[in-house]
Formats: sequence, structure tokens, C-alpha cells
Amino acid sequence: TPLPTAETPLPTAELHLHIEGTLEPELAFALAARNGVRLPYADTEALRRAYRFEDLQSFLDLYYELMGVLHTVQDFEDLADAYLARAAAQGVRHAEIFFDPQAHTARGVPIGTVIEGLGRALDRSEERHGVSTRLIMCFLRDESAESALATLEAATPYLHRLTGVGLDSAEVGHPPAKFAEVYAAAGALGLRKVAHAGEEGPPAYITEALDVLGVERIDHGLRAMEDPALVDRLVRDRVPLTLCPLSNVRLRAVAELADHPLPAMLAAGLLVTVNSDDPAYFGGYAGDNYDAVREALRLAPEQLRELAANSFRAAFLEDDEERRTR
Ligand code: ES4
Ligand code: ZN
Repeated sequence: TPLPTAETPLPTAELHLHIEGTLEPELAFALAARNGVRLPYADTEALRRAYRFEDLQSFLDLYYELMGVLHTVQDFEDLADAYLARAAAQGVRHAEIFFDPQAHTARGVPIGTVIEGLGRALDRSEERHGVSTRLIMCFLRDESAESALATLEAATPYLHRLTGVGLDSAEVGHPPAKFAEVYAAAGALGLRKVAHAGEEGPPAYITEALDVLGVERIDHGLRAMEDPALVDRLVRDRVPLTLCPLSNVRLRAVAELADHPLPAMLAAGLLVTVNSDDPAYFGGYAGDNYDAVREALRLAPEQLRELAANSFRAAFLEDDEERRTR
């Protein structure tokens, strides 16, 4: 088979993607105008110049500020449809999409507006873009456990639209165990479970997410390599890790892409995948992340094929669906 090129990118599944992190400056200004929201940036160029981050928190501050332009069902549909078009152009055939309802309900936007808008785009995704989709609702770990429980409760009318729950936002100081109760409740409702762990937080947070929350996949998991016993466990239990290489560079979890532990993680037998996290902020969509690691880490074609195969293996797809997507 010919090598993937820009025209025929490698078919992949994207498993770590925050839909609010796909808000490009141009769409942010368009929605600001449509909704009468004033952004504290002169133009898209001035906004792009603000995309220099010291760490996760400095990114989150801008991420939460900018999503203040999202208000209507139409806004959320437009956001998701724009992402799906870009993802499809970069080879994504299946996308499992995170959203942060608390970041919207806190601004007075009802959770139904968010889920209805995203749902409209997702419902048309296969026909419009050839991308199958899943929706994963994330709890903000720097908010309270009670707020997470209230969010799950508020989402129950829309349960049919949700595949799973996740945990994101500022990691350090907010260990997974804080959310034991809401994860147990989500599991009882039949929802799948993932959580961000080991992005900035210690490897112990990865272990805790597995043991206390019962997650099936770890988002990031970058720092797993600091704990050999944990690596053995992740390999043995085939726990997928959803790595986001360009994100790790922009948020300074790794100094430069050439230092990324991805090749060592593959060599250790970990089920790692490549994803884009917040592509509008971190300099690239899924295909851009594959291209960047291929070049900076000099990955061989068979390693790229392994990463792509891992992405479908780690997806929340039924077996027959998985065969059709590949
Ligand atoms: C996120 Cl990169 C990252 N980490 C944690 N939470 C997030 N929310 C959006 N992007
Ligand atoms: Zn993330």
C-alpha cells in the first residue's frame, strides 16, 4: 500500500479532543459579533499572539475566556461541524469528542443547549464528513464533587447522546478520588469512563484513576513512564493512553517534540494513540500531530501504522463498526 501523503492521510480515530479547544480565532470573532460579545483582542492576529502558554493553567485561562462567545444551539452546532470538516480532511474517520458542560452552565448557558447543538452536528457527521462520532461529557476537576454530581443529574435527559464521562481541567491538587461518587453513578447509568491523568499530575493519579474511578482509558498518561510497575500494569491490561504531542510541547510538559517519550512508550508495549487535544490552540489537528511526531521522532511507517491501529482498538466502537471504519 502507498505511504500516506497530505492528499491521502492515514485513517485514524481521534480519542482526545475538547470541542471547545477547536474554537479558531476566526470563528470566535464571528460568534462574538453574532452574539454581541466583546472580546478583549483587536483582531484575530492579536488573539493568536496570546497563544503562548507557560503551563496548563495559563492555557485554561484563555480557553475559558474565549468560550464566552458560545451561546446558542447554532453556535455549538457550527463549532462541532467546523471541527468535523477539518478532522475529516486530516484522515479522522472516528472522533470521540469531549465537552465541558460546567464551563457553559456557569455562564448561564443551559446544558441542553450545549448537547442539542453538538448533537445536531454529530448526527450529520457520517453523511457530511464520513466521520463516526461519540460524545464524552467531562467534569471539571477544579470544581467540586457536588458540582460534578449536579452536572450528571442535569445530563440525564440527554443520556442517549452520551457514551461516557471524563475528567479534565487543572490536574495538580485535584486527584481522581475526589470524583469517586460521580464516576460510580455514571458507571451505574451505563456510561464508559475515561480521565485525564499524568499530564502535569504524578503517576499516582493514573493508578488512582484506574483503581478508584475504574477508567478504561487514560487521557495523556505522559508521566506513566516514571513508574515502571505502573507501565507493566498498563501493558498487561492493555490500557490505552491518549497522547497529545503538540499539546505537550505548547504546555511545556515536554521541552521539545524530539524529547517526547512516545517512542519509548511504543517500545515498552504501551497501547498509545496520537491525538490533538485543543487543536485551535496547540498548532494542529490530528494529522498535524501525526506529521509532527513522524518528523521530530523519525517514526517508521510501521510505527505510524501501529499508532493508527491502536486508535481504532482503543475506541469505543462496536466490532462491526470498527471493521467498517478501517
Ligand atoms: C485540557 Cl490539555 C487539557 N488538559 C486538561 N484539561 C483540559 N481541558 C481542555 N484542554
Ligand atoms: Zn485534554
